[in-house]
Amino acid sequence: MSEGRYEHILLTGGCGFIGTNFVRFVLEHRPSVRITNLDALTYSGNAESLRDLEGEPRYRFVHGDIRDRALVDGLVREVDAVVHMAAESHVDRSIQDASPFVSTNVGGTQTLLDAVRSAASDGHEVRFCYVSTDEVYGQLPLDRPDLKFTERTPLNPSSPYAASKAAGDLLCGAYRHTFGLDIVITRCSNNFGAYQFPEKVIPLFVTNLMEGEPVPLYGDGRNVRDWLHVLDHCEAVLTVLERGEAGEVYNIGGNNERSNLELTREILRIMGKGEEMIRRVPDRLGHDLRYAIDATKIKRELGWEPTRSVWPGALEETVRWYQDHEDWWRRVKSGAYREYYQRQYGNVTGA
Ligand code: NAD
Ligand code: TDX
Repeated sequence: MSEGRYEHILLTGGCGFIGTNFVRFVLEHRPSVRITNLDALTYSGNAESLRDLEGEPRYRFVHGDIRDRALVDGLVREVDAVVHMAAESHVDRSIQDASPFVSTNVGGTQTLLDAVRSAASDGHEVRFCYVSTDEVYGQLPLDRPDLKFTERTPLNPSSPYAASKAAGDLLCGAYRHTFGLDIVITRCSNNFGAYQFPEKVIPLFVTNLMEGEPVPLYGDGRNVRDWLHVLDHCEAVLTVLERGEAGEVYNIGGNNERSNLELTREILRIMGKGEEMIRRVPDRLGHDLRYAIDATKIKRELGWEPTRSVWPGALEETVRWYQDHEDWWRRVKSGAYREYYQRQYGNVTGA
């Protein structure tokens, strides 16, 4: 990738799955760029994942909440770009309780946008990249493989999680239209790779199998997701940040649709386990049938396409990462990872 045009990025949610990968990706591929990572360390934020970067002069961690206006006002004025990834991100949790989703994904996004607006009115222009999701489009039918989400597909979110992300997405559009802020939006499909919290299907299934536990497959397993390697996502977000046109939305996908049953069988094969390890469990409420991304715009306009999402190799490599990092996921599953940041940064916030 070519060298970027921003010097200092404020990343929100950098201790989560995608954020951890994004920090590493930017430090590696942009040797002169600095990153400030603002993260509240909720249950899914793991400061241990970036522990090896302590002392790295181009990286700074700030323990704080995106809803803290005074804090984000100060931080936004130190940087020339914001990549906003902090969120409550798990659909099943949003079905249990939507409140933290609305509070962080809508209220937190609004707080950040207001900080960017305030800085701009004082002459400090900051580019704002909102990391949205394909789930804002709702679901596609299973029997129409010709249909995919384009950037013009109407937003029609199904879950409380997706609705809260869509609300943040719409706020970005409104702040662009009303205040002329420099905003770009990405909408990405399902990510897989290292450092994913083991409540999401791939790390949950892999780590269950490593523990000798069955894998809980929802419903009939026919639901389809488009799987993208997290580093492809990081590269795409950086591409949009640096070269996307203000006010535009860019879909990001892996051209890699699999049913959950296919995915499960592939994981079982890679790990040398049999189908008896599949436990059929009741379906997720409102379970979206299929997501599929048409990512021709980002390819045509910005020249980005995925290179790391090819199966089965990319999935095998991801399974191997969890096999090689048993200590990491065992500390996450047991909750022990929290001790580290409680010692380092004080009380835990969030759920
Ligand atoms: P994650 O749950 O692993 O990480 C979220 C991070 O945000 C955590 O570190 C958490 O501590 C932090 N956070 C939560 N609330 C906060 C708050 N109020 N203030 C500051 N920090 C807070 O999520 P992820 O899978 O890495 O997803 C990152 C972003 O990418 C989300 O916005 C999500 O909607 C989007 N996205 C994810 C996927 C995917 O497949 N994982 C796909 C498309 C888009
Ligand atoms: O135990 C499970 N069993 C199961 O069958 C879990 C956790 C999931 N599933 C199914 C549900 C989905 O069809 O697997 C599929 C993937 O589920 P998740 O990993 O929970 O992801 P999903 O709901 O598709 O949402 C993800 O992709 C889009 C991320 O969590 C979102 O943050 C992102 O926006």
